[in-house]
Amino acid sequence: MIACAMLEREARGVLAANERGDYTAPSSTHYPHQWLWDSAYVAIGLAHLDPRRAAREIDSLMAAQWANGMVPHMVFATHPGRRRGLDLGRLLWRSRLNPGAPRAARTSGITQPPVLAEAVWRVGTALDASDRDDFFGRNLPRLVQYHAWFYRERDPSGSGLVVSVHPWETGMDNSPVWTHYMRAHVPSTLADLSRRPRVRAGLRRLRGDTAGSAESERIDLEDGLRSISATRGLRRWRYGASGPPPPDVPQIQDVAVNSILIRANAILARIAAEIGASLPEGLQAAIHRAPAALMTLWDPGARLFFSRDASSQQLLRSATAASLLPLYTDGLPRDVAGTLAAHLRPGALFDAPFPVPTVPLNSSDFREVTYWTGPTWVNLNWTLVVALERAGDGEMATSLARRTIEMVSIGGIREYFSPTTGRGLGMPDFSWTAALVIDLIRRVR
Ligand code: 9WN
Repeated sequence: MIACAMLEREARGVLAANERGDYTAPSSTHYPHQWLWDSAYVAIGLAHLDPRRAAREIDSLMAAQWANGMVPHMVFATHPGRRRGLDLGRLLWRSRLNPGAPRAARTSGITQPPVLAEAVWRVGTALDASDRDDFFGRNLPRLVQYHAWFYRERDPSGSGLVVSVHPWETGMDNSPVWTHYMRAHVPSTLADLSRRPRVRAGLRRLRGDTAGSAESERIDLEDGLRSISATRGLRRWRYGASGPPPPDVPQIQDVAVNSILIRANAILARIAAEIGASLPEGLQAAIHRAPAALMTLWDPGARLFFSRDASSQQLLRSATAASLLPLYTDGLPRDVAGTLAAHLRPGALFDAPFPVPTVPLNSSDFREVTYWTGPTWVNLNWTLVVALERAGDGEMATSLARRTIEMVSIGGIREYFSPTTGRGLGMPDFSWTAALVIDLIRRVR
């Protein structure tokens, strides 16, 4: 109890230090801008402390929504402050190539996992009754437009599953699923050049993400450059404004993004019901199709879900924590939900001294300290805690929540953690770790 009180005090301090007016920077040392799913998780934690600040966090992000409904994955800070290394930011994106990009804010040209409805619901229910109606009233149409954009622009054939076009859209930048795909499909002169020792040395000096943490903890330089090159294809496409995507734009039905969207659809319907509104018919039809479509990503042999290359229709069979996220959706067949939850039990595929590893410890892709290829991330643990609770597995949910709190007590309020030792990795004072640990502490009290 005392340990939890101390941790919560520290977490509150991080959220105070990272506040930047209407939003919270993910970390003061490296991430000065606003990111979509970071803000959603931060708002979920802030809802316990200061619901009005949490509402501003959501509103400031929504103010950068595109005319077509997309909510961008990044909104660039007007005064980002000093940061070591090159901050490619707005130079890289030039998102105004798309006429729907907002005039009042500079943003990226892609989105991120749509955790927004979950955040809007939790913030709204924490507000006073009068603020709540206004908050739901202004955010419902924004969310409707956002979800409608997903199904209209990212699932034009009506398959029930949306595609992601860049690894950053999944928020799990160097998950092996995407890394293997990108190496095989996305040519990058930059990445090729970086194999020359002198070029490599120069590029390493320009990196900003290795100032606050070791290079082994970050994305491999070549893979990072490939991601940067991938934005070129998106720019040529003007982020959807130039007809069908060119062939070098990835088209992946990502299992994490689709699971989070399906969960968000259910919450969207709940928000609409709360204020006596109804969802447009076309969107309702898409929402209805999605859960059965998600089941087409289930591999009964591997007993896991996998993302799929929408062009070749091949499943991308790398086991990652994303493979478990369908547990977060409504309507999964009971036996499938049971099979997924069993992967988290002691000795099972996703067990670890400090679970849940983003890649199983016995996988050839596993790297103990490297970003999304092994380390444990608090946002994914939080998602699985909520999923297990909703699946009726309260005991496992509480146990995972407790182990996550213990990990953060040991490792600090860091960006991610070694699943074998609990050592804190990546950036210090990381906002979503702070926010979600506050929520988890309240769940186990
Ligand atoms: C690119 C801010 C973001 C998170 C992502 C994480 C990382 C950005 C980066 O940081 O991505 O979007 O610079 O590598 O992968 O999940 O939202 O915390």
